[in-house]
Amino acid sequence: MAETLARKILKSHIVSENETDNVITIKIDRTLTQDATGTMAYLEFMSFGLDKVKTELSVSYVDHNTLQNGFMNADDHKFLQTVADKYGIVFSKAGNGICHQVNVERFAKPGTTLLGSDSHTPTSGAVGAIAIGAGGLDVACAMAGKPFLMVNPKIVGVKLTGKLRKGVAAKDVILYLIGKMTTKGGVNKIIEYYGDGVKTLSVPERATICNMGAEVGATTSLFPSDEITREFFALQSRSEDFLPLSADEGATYDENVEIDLSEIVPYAACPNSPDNVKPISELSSVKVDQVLIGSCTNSGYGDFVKVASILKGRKVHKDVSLAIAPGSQQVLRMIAKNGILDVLLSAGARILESACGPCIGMGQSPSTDGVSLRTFNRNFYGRSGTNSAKVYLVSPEVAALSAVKGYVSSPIGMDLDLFPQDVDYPTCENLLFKPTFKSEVVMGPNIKPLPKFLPIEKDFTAKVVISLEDNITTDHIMPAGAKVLPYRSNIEKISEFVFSNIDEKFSKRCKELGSGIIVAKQNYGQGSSREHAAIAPRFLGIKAVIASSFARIHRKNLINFGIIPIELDIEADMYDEINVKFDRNTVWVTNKTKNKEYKATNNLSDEEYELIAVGGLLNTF
Ligand code: MIC
Ligand code: SF4
Repeated sequence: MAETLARKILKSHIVSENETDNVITIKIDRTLTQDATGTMAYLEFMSFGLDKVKTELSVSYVDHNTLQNGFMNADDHKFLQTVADKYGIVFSKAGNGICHQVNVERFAKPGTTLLGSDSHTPTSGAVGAIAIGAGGLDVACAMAGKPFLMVNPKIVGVKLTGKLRKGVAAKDVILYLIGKMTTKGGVNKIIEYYGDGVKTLSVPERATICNMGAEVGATTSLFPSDEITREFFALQSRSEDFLPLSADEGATYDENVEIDLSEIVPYAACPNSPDNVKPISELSSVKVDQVLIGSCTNSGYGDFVKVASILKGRKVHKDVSLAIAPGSQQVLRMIAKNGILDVLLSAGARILESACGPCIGMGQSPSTDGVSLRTFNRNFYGRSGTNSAKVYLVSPEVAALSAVKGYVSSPIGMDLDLFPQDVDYPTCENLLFKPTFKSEVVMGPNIKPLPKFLPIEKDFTAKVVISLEDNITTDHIMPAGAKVLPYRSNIEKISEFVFSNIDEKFSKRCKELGSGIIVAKQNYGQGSSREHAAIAPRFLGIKAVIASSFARIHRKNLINFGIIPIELDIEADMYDEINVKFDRNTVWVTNKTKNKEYKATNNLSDEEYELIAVGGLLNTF
């Protein structure tokens, strides 16, 4: 039977299949972590008592917390470096770049499986890998050689035809698709691109598209590995990693989408959701205060070719602050070498470190009510560090032109290739370290031991501690940013910030009540893979989240830490008293305050039910 590429790679990695529960487990070849989720992942891995990782390759990146305000971040970096060296993990030091950008440049390999403790891990699908984002504990288990459990995904085939017009970018393609699919439309699906249009897109452009597949909640996204991929590997001096891969002729997909690239126009995702997509032409009256170019979505060399083509001979508008963060040291060196950096500086751009930076609220917060145009992938409420800011997600081309004009502007039709695209990438590996297995792990005082959790009872009563709407993001649940990120290795401290952007008293209320239930609507927990959005609520006594539906990674994180995710649409206000009873097949929920009863199928798989029964995955070791 003709197979899709995704199915072929999954099949070659399948370890077990449970058709009744519709779940599969797959072998994970490679892992990646970043510092903000990595410290927990490695504490978890160390608790297994192994002497080295069992994967063919594991890489630990430092890219999120590089502000080093206080000793905490630097201590985390030292911990990560010594753990990597001791347990056989490649270490990418702060300054080397954003994990996904560097991973595509130096490591991503066609046909392999990659599990990363970051939701944008699918970026590496650009070269035909199955690259999945997961919580730190799942990644720790993968490093210990355990297969990864997931819902057997549906494969969505996106047929690309035609060619992008001048001034239209890969970013516009994915914004268009997100607008169509919405932020919950991809849950438990893999998006596979195919068709004639594929060959018109470079690997970095494919990476942009795969990267933001995370915004529809997809398990992953991938492109075939073809001649364009071969050329990319050659420019990266790693031709030996190339392998041609594609779907079989006539393969059928579970769902079908067709995009004619020549019909795409420049788009923006408007505040405060990546699926609030509008054509740039409708936004020309929006005055801009800040423009940021960077993040794992759009910080490659090709992006800066476009940006510099627009900025050459022009000046940034006096009312706009333009800052750029090249995605990796490789990109920074390239633009420094061939004059692009000089063009950016002459136009008045501010240069930031090659790291996540403002994308995760580490600096560059906009002014009160400020309009910020970003080439990033998320514009969730509060994520920029300024709750009242209006963040728009755009292509580098739109960002650069708008920085010059002072208003949102469309670059359609502009000639944007004033600098060569095909350059030999400098393969600087001076910030990448192979393990020597010699280090002793160094743990600073802010790195606290993992908390221990008892199993929740199969019949319990607790109060609703917060009642929420649709599309609650992990940025709502467990904010990031410069104030909170330094506590990623300290659960007791970070738990004080749970829901703090929308409900300052949440953590105090939980402590007073001793236990609690969170109630929400559709797509609870969309966004990041941060398992802190599960561990910290568990630490505060949360026993269940009752929501109409859940985002994939967050649902798994809840289960991993012994919180039961109950899929049910219930009516409940704060302080309502709720009784929850469950067995393997059914969940009964009674709102005692409102005198209402509900019954639902317990849609945990056998493995997940076991985890809830023992109080989470860590209790199984
Ligand atoms: C994000 O983009 O939200 C992050 C920060 O990269 C997260 C990981 C984290 O919270 O550390 C993600 O996407 O998984
Ligand atoms: Fe970093 Fe932003 Fe990418 Fe997350 S989305 S990995 S914070 S650049």
